[in-house]
Amino acid sequence: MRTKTYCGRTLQQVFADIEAETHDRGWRTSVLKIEHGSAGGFFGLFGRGKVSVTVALEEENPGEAVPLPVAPAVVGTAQAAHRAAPHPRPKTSRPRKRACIRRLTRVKVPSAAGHDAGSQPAKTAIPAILLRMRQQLMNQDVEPRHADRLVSAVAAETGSKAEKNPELALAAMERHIARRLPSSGPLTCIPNGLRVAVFTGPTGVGKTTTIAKLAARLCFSEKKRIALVTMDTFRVAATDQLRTYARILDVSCETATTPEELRVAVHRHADKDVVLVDTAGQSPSNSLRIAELRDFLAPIRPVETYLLMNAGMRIQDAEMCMESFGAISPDRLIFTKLDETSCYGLIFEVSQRFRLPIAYLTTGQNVPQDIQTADSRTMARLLLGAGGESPA
Ligand SMILES: Nc1nc2c(ncn2[C@@H]2O[C@H](COP(=O)(O)OP(=O)(O)OP(=O)(O)O)[C@@H](O)[C@H]2O)c(=O)[nH]1
Ligand SMILES: [Mg+2]
Repeated sequence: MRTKTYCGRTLQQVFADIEAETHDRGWRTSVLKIEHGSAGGFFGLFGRGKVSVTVALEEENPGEAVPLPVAPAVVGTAQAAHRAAPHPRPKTSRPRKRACIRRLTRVKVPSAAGHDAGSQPAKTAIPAILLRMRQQLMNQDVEPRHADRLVSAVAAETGSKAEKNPELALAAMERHIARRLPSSGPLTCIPNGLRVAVFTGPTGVGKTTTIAKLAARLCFSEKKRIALVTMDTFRVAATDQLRTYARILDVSCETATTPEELRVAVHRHADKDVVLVDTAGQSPSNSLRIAELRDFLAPIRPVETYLLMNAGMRIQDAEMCMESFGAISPDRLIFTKLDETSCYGLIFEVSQRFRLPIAYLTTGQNVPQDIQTADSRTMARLLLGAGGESPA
């Protein structure tokens, strides 16, 4: 793999140059960095000037462009798990599994006394490797009863083979976790129709940034015709934020202050493939404002509604969030700011309790690169610390 930086006046022009140079040669490109030259801000946020895009050029199957962080298999508590979030590249399957098992063997399993002995499966019947996986999951803030269920399912499937063949046990555990972590796949277009996607969630969770990431993906990688609409007139300069992204991407951006304006704005873009709708952040404790948001959206239904949640939030807050935002019937979840935590149990717990599929995971502030389509197996590996080698 090598990297190259392309410069131009607009992002669109730079992407056109990249495409012209790489397409016929069969190179695959992944965007590593976008910078606005003159003002030094990212993604051209600060005025006009030069845009530079650094891409990785690869001739064949390069793996993930932006690797997810790895949940360290932790010797100790969930608090300890919050320290040090490594971001290594994924390894091929065999070495990755071996590295994970090495880390799992360092996980300390406390004695049964005083440690959920009531709900824990009989220790004598459970191979040590599975007990370590159980502890790893609990260190990741997976509830003991859910960790127990997983261990029982894997123990029943692998029997006595688990102890002799930890790789088999790990693969089975990954499979069982993945089965309980449904992913929806990415936002897709409707053939000959308009997809309207609405992004909701608590304040500051990353709605507008995620829209910018998806908009850039849709425009440049998928060549879709898109428009942006913001209903966020609540916060000073909130519309400017989305307008700036729209200007860089060279797409329309409308502001809607009433349900009727929203209907008209969406209707105006009936010829597009996708309209992405940004909403004002709502406090989960303010059910009145969430009900207002539901009424605001009524004229444009059916839409695909995404609920964004910070992956690092407490499970109690996530529950309140799911209950309040349940009023707008979200279809899919997006977990944001995975780069700010090394504890991913919330993703599993929310998925278990509310049974909504996960669409995306976001992993940083960089637009457009810090987003990944959620994949059940990858999320399972995060929980098991099986994504790569953890730091010494
Ligand atoms: N570390 C990290 N920061 C992020 C991520 N996504 C967004 N942010 C940052 O979070 C902050 C808030 O992002 P916004 O996109 O404005 O959040 P929002 O949900 O639209 O906020 P409101 O509209 O005020 O409710 C910004 O500083 C973003 O750069 C992420 O995945 N990781
Ligand atoms: Mg916003």
